[in-house]
Amino acid sequence: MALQENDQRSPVAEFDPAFRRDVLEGLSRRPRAIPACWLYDRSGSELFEAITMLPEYYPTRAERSILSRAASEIAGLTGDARAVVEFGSGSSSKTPILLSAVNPSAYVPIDISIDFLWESAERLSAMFPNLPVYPIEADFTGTLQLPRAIENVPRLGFFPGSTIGNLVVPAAVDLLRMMAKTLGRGSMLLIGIDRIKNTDALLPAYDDAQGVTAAFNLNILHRINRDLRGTVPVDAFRHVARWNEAEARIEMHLMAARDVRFTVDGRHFSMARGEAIHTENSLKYGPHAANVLLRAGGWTPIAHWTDDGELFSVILAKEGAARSDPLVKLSQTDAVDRLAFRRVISVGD
Ligand code: AVJ
Repeated sequence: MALQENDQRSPVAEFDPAFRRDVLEGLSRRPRAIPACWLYDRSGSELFEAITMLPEYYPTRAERSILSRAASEIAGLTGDARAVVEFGSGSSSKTPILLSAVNPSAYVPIDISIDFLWESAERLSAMFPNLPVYPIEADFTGTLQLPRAIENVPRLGFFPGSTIGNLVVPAAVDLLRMMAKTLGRGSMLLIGIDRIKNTDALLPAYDDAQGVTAAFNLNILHRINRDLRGTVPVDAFRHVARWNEAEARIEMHLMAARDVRFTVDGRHFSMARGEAIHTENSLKYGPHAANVLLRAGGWTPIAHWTDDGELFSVILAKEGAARSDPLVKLSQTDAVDRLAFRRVISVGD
């Protein structure tokens, strides 16, 4: 058994005070918003798994096909014997494709959901009996310490699923920089990023015919009722998915279909009919924007793959700036002043 116990396991809090704080604060501000990470409790994670199998939800299938087809090329670029560190591993369904190809020296899955983490760590350990597996229960958006056993091993970060799209750009840049710091000098990153495409394909992926995505979104209200002694009338809310063109993102909201009043942990809230709670962003990046994002985050893209439908990107990057990059020279920016500007999009606030 190659599954390693380590000191990174902390006791699971039954009741998370951060959830209470985020919900009370999020329901009090305008527009109302609750951070998307709270969608992923046990049943939320199960509903998300069901989403990945929906006919309308193309990202999982597209990314899996890219990984299968690019696997040997990826291995050629990363070389052997790296420690694969997966951020937000969840059910790790795409991981075997990568692990079979790159012949890693260790596998470190990181996830905040302890159940999923241990289940999938055990499954992968059984599939790759000679591979040391070091699961870490943690929120990968915070600072992390990797197991001592991989201290001097070159790392390959794996961040599939376009999870990066959950974060607005400044937060995505911070996370990528944090990953570069955690993985260290000489590391590489294999990241999956969903592309901008026609809303005819995008919207159904976030508003499926069977209503699984609606259930996933509404689950956060059930969680509030269960964990925070809430009285939210869940049946008064509707799942809404919309494309925000200026920000190139899908947004999920929960809209009140009638005037509602409810309490959360004894605090009173009322929402007028038509008012909504913003629950998730899913940012999409064209190929160039994806490269810019990675560079801003401290990574140099070295290879970029897509699927036949050009729906999704898988990018391999290496830590740091490219040696061929020109040195940064500032003070050439006054030329900008002489340009005539034309507003092409209206950016609100
Ligand atoms: C897990 C953030 C990648 O944005 O596509 C799927 C989450 N939300 N359907 C995505 C999600 C609704 C998913 N990510």
